[in-house]
Amino acid sequence: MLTRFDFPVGFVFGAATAAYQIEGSAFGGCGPCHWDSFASTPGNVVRAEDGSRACDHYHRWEEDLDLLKAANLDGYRFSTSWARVMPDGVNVNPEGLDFYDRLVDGMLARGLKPFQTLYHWEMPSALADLGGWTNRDTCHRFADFSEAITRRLGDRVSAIATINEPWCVAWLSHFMGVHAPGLRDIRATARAMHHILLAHGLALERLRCMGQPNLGIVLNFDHATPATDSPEDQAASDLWDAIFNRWFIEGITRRTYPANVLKGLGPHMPENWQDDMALIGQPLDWLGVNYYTRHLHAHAPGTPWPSLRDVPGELPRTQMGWEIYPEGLHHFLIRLARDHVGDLPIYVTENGMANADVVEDGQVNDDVRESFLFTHLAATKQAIADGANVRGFFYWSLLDNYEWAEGYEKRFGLVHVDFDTLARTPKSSYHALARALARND
Ligand code: IFM
Repeated sequence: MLTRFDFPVGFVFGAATAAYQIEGSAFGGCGPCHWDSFASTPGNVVRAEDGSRACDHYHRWEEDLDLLKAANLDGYRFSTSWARVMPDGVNVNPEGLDFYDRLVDGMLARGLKPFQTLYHWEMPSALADLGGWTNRDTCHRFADFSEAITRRLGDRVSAIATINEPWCVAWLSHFMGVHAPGLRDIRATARAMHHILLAHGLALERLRCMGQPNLGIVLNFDHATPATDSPEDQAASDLWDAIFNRWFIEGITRRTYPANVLKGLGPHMPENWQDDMALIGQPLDWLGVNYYTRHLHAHAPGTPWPSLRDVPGELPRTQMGWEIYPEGLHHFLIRLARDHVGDLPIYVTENGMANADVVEDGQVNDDVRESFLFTHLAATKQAIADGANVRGFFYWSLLDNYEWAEGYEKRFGLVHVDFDTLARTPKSSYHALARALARND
């Protein structure tokens, strides 16, 4: 079994969460966001559940930080909700700033490094009304938000990520309609695919001008596998790879977008998008990598671009139905270092699995998660040995929480949450991780 001593000195072991998924948006003067309205629309979210109470972390944050500490973790990846800090998307809510101030101080008091994410999907409804990420102006409002929250917390956080998972923000939400705002529109998609990176660039520029160090972005990656070795399926898989895994990192590191994606999105891109690429391609201090699974694709003749279809694979699956494929994590860590970021620090900012966990006699046995976690840690260790500059690993998630369109049904936590009583019960994977991370002192 791996322990912290199998990793380089200073390697950060952490757990991750996000504001809307745990805090409870009904509390503390938080404004409405597009997830509230998306969830209230029948058919979008399992049982139409929303994040209004979630894990009530807004009131129970001290207990939750204690859980991180008792697991011997070094860091905590959290996000600061735009709708909590600026309920109308523009004006600051002092209560929101005070909450995050207490939270960061609480981390430092426990010796936890705060890794902050600025956008983990709470688009204030007032800005969603104006078109959200399809509207270029939203990018400037995001830079204003980034400045306001950083003026308050910037002196104490270890790292800041601008955006979490641009692919989900843009493609999953505007092309596939699975996440808020639930659009299925190629023109909206093209705009969101570009504007989310423009927002990143504007925020980065603003925070750099303030002298803020250690700025990055968190991208998600999905291993692309062709369903067969036919040239058509290979091309379908390459296209998926370009949409999911190359668009954002190439925008940032090469200041251009993959040609096979522009073939579909090109006619719908914002005018003069090329003029934004220098801003988007500013150097990063670190890259965050979220990795969960792989997908097999085949060519789908006779369907509109991108003309591909999902083909089920044969590996064991998680409660989300996602195949378990740790080799994919090793693949991306090596590939990103080799093709894109060189020696830049990389953090695995999310990796984890959902499982139908139950409490029995006050305990939760989730051996399957323990095995998932340690095989992905082994893949990370191997990537370091193979030359990738990986500096940390954050498990998703500390707590069972609001899994977006899946409501509260899918449990990703190291800690079980009873959504009736809100009781927290550390699972066996939590205890295994705490043992692996124990220090000698
Ligand atoms: O819960 C999400 C998280 O908000 C973003 N990354 C993937 C997780 C699991 O789906």
